[in-house]
Amino acid sequence: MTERVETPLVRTSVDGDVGTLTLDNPGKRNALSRALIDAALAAFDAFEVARVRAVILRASAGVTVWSAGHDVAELPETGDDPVAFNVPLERLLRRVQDLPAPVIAMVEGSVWGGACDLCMACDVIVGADNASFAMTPVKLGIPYNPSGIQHFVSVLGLHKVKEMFFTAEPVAADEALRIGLMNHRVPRAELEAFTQALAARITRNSPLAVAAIKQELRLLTRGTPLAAETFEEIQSLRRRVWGSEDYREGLRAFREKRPPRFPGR
Ligand code: YXS
Repeated sequence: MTERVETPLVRTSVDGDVGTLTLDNPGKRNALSRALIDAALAAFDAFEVARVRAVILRASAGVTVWSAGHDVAELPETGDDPVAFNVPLERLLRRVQDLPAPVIAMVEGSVWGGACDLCMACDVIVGADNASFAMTPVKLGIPYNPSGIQHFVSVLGLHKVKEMFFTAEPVAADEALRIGLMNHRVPRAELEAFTQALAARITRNSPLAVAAIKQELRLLTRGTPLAAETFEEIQSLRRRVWGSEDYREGLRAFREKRPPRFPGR
């Protein structure tokens, strides 16, 4: 029996042991606003109560944009860390990683910025032919945070991580599959059936063992323990950037729908 819940920004359903969360704000290209993230967090809580054994995170069928990333209108003006530990996006990324059930990102269309990090925080990524992934902080003058960078370093080679972050250019499905960003590349017409079959295969295994191994992998891939001084050094170099004219210009350019002209100060 499928239980469905519709809210203005996300749709959820639980069908047997599989929960599905559908991003559903096409007018804003599923931008990850505080409201959408709060709805998603509530859905993950409901999935945990329902003891689902796998979760599919998707957008509505046929989208050309899976998610445009963090809601830029909600990024702080200069002076605050845009991707601080306790902002909604970071709470969502940790919720995905700490949910006992594996989360499968089912991707069609383009994925941007914080949504790209959201996919990297998921356990498995299944993408359609038109899936692409772009990591965009440098387009806004944002010094991305260490935990987010770690999500990429844990999966991809360092040169590819640097190219993604330094160019902010989309990685298309073929390359995403080749470099291991995506687990499977599937024709769009088969995407839903393929992903549901994968989820079903996971749900047939011991949920306790699956959850334990997911948590072990989370702890093992958290990154080498940072010395306190190293963390402080990272924060001091990041603070200079999120307080910079570059960041202010990045936000202005986005609002004015024009290419940024970064002064480099
Ligand atoms: O003008 P209206 O009201 O119709 O709204 C437009 C866009 O303003 C809105 N929208 C967004 N609103 C808030 N935050 C966003 N990230 C965002 N993206 C889009 O959605 C309506 C339709 O947008 P439009 O006309 O551009 O759609 P399109 O189909 O022509 O183009 C789709 C995109 C995704 C290619 C385009 O919207 C785009 O380039 N969006 C920004 C992608 C991006 O750079 N995202 C990174 C956000 S910052 C972030 O995630 C992290 C903090 S970080 O930067 O560190 O990675």
